[in-house]
Amino acid sequence: MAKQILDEIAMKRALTRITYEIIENNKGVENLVLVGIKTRGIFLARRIAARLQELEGVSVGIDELDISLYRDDVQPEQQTTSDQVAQFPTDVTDKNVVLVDDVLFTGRTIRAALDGIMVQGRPRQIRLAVLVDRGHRQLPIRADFVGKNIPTSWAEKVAVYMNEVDGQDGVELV
Ligand code: 3GP
Ligand code: 5GP
Ligand code: MG
Repeated sequence: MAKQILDEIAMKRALTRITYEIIENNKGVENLVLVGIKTRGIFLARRIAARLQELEGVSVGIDELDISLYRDDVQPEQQTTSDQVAQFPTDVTDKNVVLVDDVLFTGRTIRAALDGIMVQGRPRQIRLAVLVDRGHRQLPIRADFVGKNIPTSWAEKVAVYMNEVDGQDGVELV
């Protein structure tokens, strides 16, 4: 049985609030770069960027990150060498990076993402925005901007639907 947590409108409002919080926290959009984590984090980053464009009239850079090669649970032989690392189109050095992901759970994805960003340059700061924080952290990582905190059991799953890949918007607890 799936329980709806956010519908299309609530999801839009949450992203709008996160966008305002990013602007406030960053004191504008100067030096801002969004880094979306594979699949839905990338689409969320694009939506936040579109909102930033509407609100501040500035086009903010977006980079895309696939963290699979930085995970702590991949075998060393599967791990990337530095020449395999995809280059961000934007230089993150001295930038204020906002990492964007759909669901924050144990924190291991974000730890890996920090590695993935650091090989690209040395940002001035890195913040974290997530649509859903479902708890169960295994590392000392927290989000700066949260769409919705959803207390979950270990076995529950949060289904995030985005129009770009799923044909609809919404969040359900499964
Ligand atoms: P994403 O790529 O947009 O993040 O694999 C398809 C989707 O399923 C992925 O979406 C992934 O995040 C999501 N997913 C759902 N439950 C889990 C889970 O418990 N662990 C992981 N790693 N991914 C999950
Ligand atoms: P973590 O590394 O924090 O344990 O998990 C975060 C990553 O796994 C996110 O990128 C997210 O996409 C995925 N993930 C973990 N749990 C869930 C979940 O319940 N629902 C969804 N949609 N993704 C999840
Ligand atoms: Mg994800």
